Amino acid sequence: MENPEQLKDALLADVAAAGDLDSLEQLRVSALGRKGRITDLMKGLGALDPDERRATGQALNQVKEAVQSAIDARKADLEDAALDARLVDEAVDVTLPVDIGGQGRLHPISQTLDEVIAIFGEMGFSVAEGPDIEDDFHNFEALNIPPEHPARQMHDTFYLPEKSDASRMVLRTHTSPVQIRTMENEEPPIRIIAPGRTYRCDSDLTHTPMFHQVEGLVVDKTSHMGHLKGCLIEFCRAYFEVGDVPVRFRPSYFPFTEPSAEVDIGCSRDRDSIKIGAGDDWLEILGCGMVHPNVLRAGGIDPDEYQGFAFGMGLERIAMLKYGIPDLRTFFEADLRWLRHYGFVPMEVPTMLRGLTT
Ligand code: 2NM
Repeated sequence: MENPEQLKDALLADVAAAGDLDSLEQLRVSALGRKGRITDLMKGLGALDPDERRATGQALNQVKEAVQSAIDARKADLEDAALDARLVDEAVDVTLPVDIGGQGRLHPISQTLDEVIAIFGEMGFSVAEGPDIEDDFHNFEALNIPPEHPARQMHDTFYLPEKSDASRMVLRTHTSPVQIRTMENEEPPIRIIAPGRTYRCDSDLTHTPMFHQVEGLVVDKTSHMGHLKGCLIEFCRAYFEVGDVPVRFRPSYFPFTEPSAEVDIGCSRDRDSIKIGAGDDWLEILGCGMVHPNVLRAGGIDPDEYQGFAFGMGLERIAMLKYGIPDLRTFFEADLRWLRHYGFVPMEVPTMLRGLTT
């Protein structure tokens, strides 16, 4: 029988010489595997007489343990070396100058939304959001639009597949459901704007199946038409940056407000341009009104105790007017040349903390 001590020395020398993880694994199999050299010797123990068997068995167990721990240690070394080699190989010099390929642009919708949020933010409004997929109650019923109401046809609704109870969810046709959800979940006074995507099954030169709205809602004990007018006149002047822009409230109809009005601003038109703030023409900007008592009630608010006003406008439309963008559909084409032309350089946020140290 092979001498265990000699075998151990030979195997330990092989382990020390193994240059990579693959050859180390081959070595492990050939020594300790089912048909390995140490295993073979162990199998031969049965043929020895008892004293010899005990002594050789102990010796072989020591060989096995020594070889196994030498392999473990060598394996850890080789893995460390492999990691070190990778770290050197894949090192990135973070001090090299980089070409970031120029600066990106904010989409005019993002820019316009930022402006609208800032203006209403200064007037004390906060931003509310809700789901794009709505139930019939929040998109229609709670807004005083019952099933057979003609406004349902006007809305060109996208319907989702029927559910097991035969009801169908819709892609919201306006952001008004966000106002309903806010009334359901919060106590007055309420002062929110709800910007977001809205969907109508309509597509031509001046309509896209998805567009953006900003709606607003104010509810308090004494909110009245004067507050509505002051708030929206202030918005028009701030947004169009014309201090004395003429603003006109023209009676209109919406199912969810009574009375309802459309807001026009003064402008002048020549053959292919519109100038805002002067002249004898009018341009429609937004819709508004005093929230219908049925709508307050649907939102869980007592119309005998509270009243409110609401308004809504299309973001694409007010962006087109302010920034002279002639074609609605270009907003959705993701054309980088268009974005470079009409997009905005992100503004660096000034902060008083910049100069301070702690
Ligand atoms: C408009 C015009 C007038 C409106 C009403 C409500 C609600 F939920 F409070 F009743 N939200 N938005 C509203 C009113 C929207 O968009 C042209």
